[in-house]
Amino acid sequence: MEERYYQKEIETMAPEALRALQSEKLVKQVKHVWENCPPYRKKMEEKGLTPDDIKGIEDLHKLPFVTKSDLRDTYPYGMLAKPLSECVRIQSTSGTTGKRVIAYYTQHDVDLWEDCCARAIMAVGGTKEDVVQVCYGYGLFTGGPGLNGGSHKVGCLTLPMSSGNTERQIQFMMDLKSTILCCTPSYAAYIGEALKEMGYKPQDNCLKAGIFGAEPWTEEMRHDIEKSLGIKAFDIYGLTETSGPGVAFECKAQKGMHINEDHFLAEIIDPETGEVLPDGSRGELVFTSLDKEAFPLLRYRTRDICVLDRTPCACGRTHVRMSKPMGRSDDMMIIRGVNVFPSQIETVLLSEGYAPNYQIVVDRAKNNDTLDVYVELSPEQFSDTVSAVTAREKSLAAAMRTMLGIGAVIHLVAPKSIARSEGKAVRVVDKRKLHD
Ligand code: DLL
Repeated sequence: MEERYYQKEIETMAPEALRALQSEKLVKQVKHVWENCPPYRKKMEEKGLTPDDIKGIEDLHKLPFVTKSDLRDTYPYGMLAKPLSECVRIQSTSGTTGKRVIAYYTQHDVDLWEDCCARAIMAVGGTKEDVVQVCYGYGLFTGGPGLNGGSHKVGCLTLPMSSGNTERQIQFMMDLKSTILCCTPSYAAYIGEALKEMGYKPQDNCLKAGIFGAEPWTEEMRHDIEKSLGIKAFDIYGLTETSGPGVAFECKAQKGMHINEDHFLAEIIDPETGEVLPDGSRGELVFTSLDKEAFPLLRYRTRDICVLDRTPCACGRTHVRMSKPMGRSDDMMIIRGVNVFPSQIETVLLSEGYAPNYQIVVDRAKNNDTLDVYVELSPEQFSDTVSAVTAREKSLAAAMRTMLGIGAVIHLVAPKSIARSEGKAVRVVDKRKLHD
């Protein structure tokens, strides 16, 4: 079927024209920030820079980085670059520690954000004939409002469900014949499980695609969700600071997520040294907004680790693709001196035939780090003999050692004993931090 785009001219723009557009926008964005946002101006002055030093994207590297602490330190209004009277919305991060980051939007900023989400919906085949069930949280979290706005822009019938109340979600999904599901991947897995328990088969629903993001998920988890819901599952990425979901999205080629480069310039840096790395290198993703008004970002360090790919994509979109974030530089656990990412543990579990219901507990005993992985058994696995369960534990522990290079204690636990997530799943409990 012919590929359809929300903003074809921009999404398929020739790379040279795109670079020229980015340069033109960057110059304006830097000037706007310099004139209207004192904390950024101060940072530029400290580096001896004025807007005249930024003539195009080739000068991007001269600008100072901005971190989450910079945004937190200026709470609540510090990084605002428009009068509040011109802002129409705030959203906020879900941070559990410290002050939250507040993102401000003018109507132009909301439109830009919703356009990005509309591109994501059309890239998975969405049209005005679709019924989009949005079960990301609504409120301060950007998931619900972002996909809701994008769905309106495409002209889909939008079901603003928010998260939770899974039985009602399923009833609406069946009665109103939802065709596109938007939620976190962990909630999608839970909905799949609940559908099965209610006696539905994957082919009983009308869903064709899911747009899942806001948390890390593996390819194995994708296959699991696709099977249980009978759909194609697509990734979507974003963060509150840049606007929300839709900064990058997967197309049907599923070879990475296209970054909306007409609005966000992406760089990959070495998280230790800050050095800019060439495309194809693995490092920390840094974003510069190109036309945001109220809450612009210059070289914002996301902490997300990924790789950029500029090879042509089968879908015809020319915007660079980012890999799935391979964990965050600050989510990486160092256990007995070894770097461990939760995604590695998930890969082992799902490829060994377990459902994505697990929790990782890291602690310290006698000055030594401990790693315990609690994994839920399915009802069928649970009815195994004790010796079969012990054999499972052993084989899983061996697979884990091969993947991680260190041992983990595996606890196979009863079905339904690990809490399900309706939003972002909490996979890791690091008790070491509690003792510090
Ligand atoms: O999670 C925005 C969002 C909503 C994205 C709905 C996609 C769908 P925050 O709560 O500010 O914003 O969290 C941002 O979540 O820096 C990543 O670490 C992580 N993240 C977001 N999308 C993905 C993804 C929203 N597709 C932080 N894969 C980011 C992995 C993701 N991690």
